[in-house]
Amino acid sequence: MKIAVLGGDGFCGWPASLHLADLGHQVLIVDNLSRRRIDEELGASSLTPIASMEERLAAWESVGGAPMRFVELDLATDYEGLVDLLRTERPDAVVHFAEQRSAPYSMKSPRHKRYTVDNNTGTTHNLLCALVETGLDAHLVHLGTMGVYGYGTAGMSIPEGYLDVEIVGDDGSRVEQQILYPTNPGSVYHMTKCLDQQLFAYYAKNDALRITDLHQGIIWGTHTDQTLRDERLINRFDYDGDYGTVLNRFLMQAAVGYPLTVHGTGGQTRAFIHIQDMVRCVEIALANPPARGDRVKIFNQMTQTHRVRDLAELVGRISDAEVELVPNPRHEAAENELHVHNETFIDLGLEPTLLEEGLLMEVEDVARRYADRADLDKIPCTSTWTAAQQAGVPASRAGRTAPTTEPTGGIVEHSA
Ligand code: NAD
Ligand code: USQ
Repeated sequence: MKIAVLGGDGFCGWPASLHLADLGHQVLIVDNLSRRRIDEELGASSLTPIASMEERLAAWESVGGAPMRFVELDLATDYEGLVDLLRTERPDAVVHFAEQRSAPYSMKSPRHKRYTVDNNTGTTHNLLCALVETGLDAHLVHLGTMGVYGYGTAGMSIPEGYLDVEIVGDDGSRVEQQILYPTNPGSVYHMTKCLDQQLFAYYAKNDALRITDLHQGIIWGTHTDQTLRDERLINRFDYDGDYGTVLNRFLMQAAVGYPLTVHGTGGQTRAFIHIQDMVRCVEIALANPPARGDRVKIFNQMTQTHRVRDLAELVGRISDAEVELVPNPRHEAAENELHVHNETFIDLGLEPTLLEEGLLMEVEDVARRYADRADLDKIPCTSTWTAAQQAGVPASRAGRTAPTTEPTGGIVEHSA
């Protein structure tokens, strides 16, 4: 297949591009390199030394990889460029990673909120519109997030995108339907993924576009089989307070002797998936497209759930790191349970990499190896969710106490 990987310079997009090229697909990477510019804006950089795109592509060929091409394009602002690209290249599939993906970055200021909404809905809507304009029947695989559901479950496991409901009509008749699971985003970034979901539903219905939306949990790990083949192929490893995600941050903090920064009580439960499993899921999704006219296929792309304080304890145990409870800069539930259906990928052959298997290797091979590149001043999470938090007013006095348990969004809980 000819596959366009949008956002192919990023943390997920780069290893996914390599994996797809290794499977024999023709890969075209499209990226505006905005993530590298955001590093400059934040004065932060990947713990691992990432090469330029030119060096990455040359290194891949030097280890025998099938050539990949790169086009620099801003998908949110250069609609005509995107249409031209689709007309010229005519990919069979498009994998869409190209969004601003940090929740803390999206909450930093009005400018960051507006950029995240404009960029993320801009890329997604431009792509949908361009697929219709060009008449291209390419399968669109999008990387969404588990965060569209929120992290509360009303006592049930979160289904894969659609919720069975029974509606009582005015005449008392009962009608069964499936609806999109009600959204409950926890940041402006997560909200853009909810908007994406609506855009996909509309274009699948109106224009019969073939779309798969992967509701992915938090990625952990760095290497995949291909990124290990040459130092210049190494993937990025974000650890700073905006882009570092929780488990990779804990691994890096353990490696540099920084107390593990647990927000609040650490009672937040989240969904996780290893980076090697992510690239495999993208492969599986591409091999199982919806038919024209089908509704959007939604898969939950996660393999395990973990509570933040349990992760800190685990990393602390294997590395002797201290754990520190720090004030939570986010407006989120202090404690939540999370149960998720993920049978689709498992039934299609995904064999999950479990935390217990890969964690020690990550501490040794990545975090410790590159520890001397770390800038410890970039570790604290300084982006706050509310104006009151920013002003340093305790949540209780501002009347904005975060709920102790996760609200269930549009789902009303009934007790028997
Ligand atoms: P990333 O920031 O490392 O990569 C995103 C890439 O998209 C970057 O290379 C960036 O330059 C590019 N990009 C952004 N806007 C663009 C635009 N307008 N035009 C062209 N290119 C643009 O992020 P990531 O961690 O690789 O995440 C990829 C996708 O997966 C995101 O959509 C994210 O929401 C989703 N996701 C990531 C995680 C995670 O833990 N990293 C978890 C769940 C979902
Ligand atoms: N947390 C800590 N300490 C830290 C960092 C984070 O306790 O040092 C806590 C946060 O408060 C939060 C949880 O860990 O409760 C997860 O935070 P995160 O930064 O690892 O993940 P999140 O902001 O949710 O975003 C990440 C990706 C995003 C993706 C999402 C998947 O950046 O692109 O969509 O994970 S999910 O969480 O399933 O929605």
